[in-house]
Amino acid sequence: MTTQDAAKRKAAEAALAYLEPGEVLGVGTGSTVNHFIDLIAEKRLQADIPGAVSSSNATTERLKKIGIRVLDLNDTGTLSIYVDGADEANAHLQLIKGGGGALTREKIIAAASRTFVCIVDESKLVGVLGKFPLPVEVIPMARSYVGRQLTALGGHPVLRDGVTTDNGNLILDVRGLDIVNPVELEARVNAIAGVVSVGLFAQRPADVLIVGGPSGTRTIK
Ligand code: ABF
Repeated sequence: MTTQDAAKRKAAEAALAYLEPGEVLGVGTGSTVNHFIDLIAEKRLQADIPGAVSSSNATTERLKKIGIRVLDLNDTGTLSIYVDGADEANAHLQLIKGGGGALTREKIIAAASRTFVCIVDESKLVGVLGKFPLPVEVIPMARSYVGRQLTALGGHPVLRDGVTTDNGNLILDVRGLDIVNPVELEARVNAIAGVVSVGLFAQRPADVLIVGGPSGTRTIK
């Protein structure tokens, strides 16, 4: 296990403390979340979790494999806890997400959850968001139009090759953005016709950020 992977696992383990027995859980996507799911099984916590709402087909498969029922958000209503990773996080718990391609469902479940617990290794912490290319999910017919609008915003959009999201859409990864006002940029990108969602979690940031590192974890709220 690499140092970064060990740090991800430490953050995932600390997130177990936020589980509320008897409550349906929201579960995100990515390798840090995979540690979280694996730890639920290792510590035999499945009985505490009546079901989960999943942000991707990949997470759905992993949850089913450890015997957790995957439920439809339309049937569960508001969730108490959502646990997910991120590609970048700033000191205000604003995030860039979507490196794993599941940004739209992640954003929906985060919005529908009372507490969003984000688990990262310390390499994800940045002063200003934007070094990681900003994922934007777009309706296929609007790819070029949205690309031109993103260029006008100062970005360099690149089509994510060979990727169709679980919702049947495309992803543009936007390089070269210096995101000094994440809330404002999120609103501007959301307003572009053809954009399904943008991987900026700023209007609805994380509520708790657990950061794993070589000597343990720290929690930012
Ligand atoms: C997911 O967490 C994605 O939004 C993001 O890409 C991923 C982070 O990946 P990892 O945990 O594998 O570093 O929610």
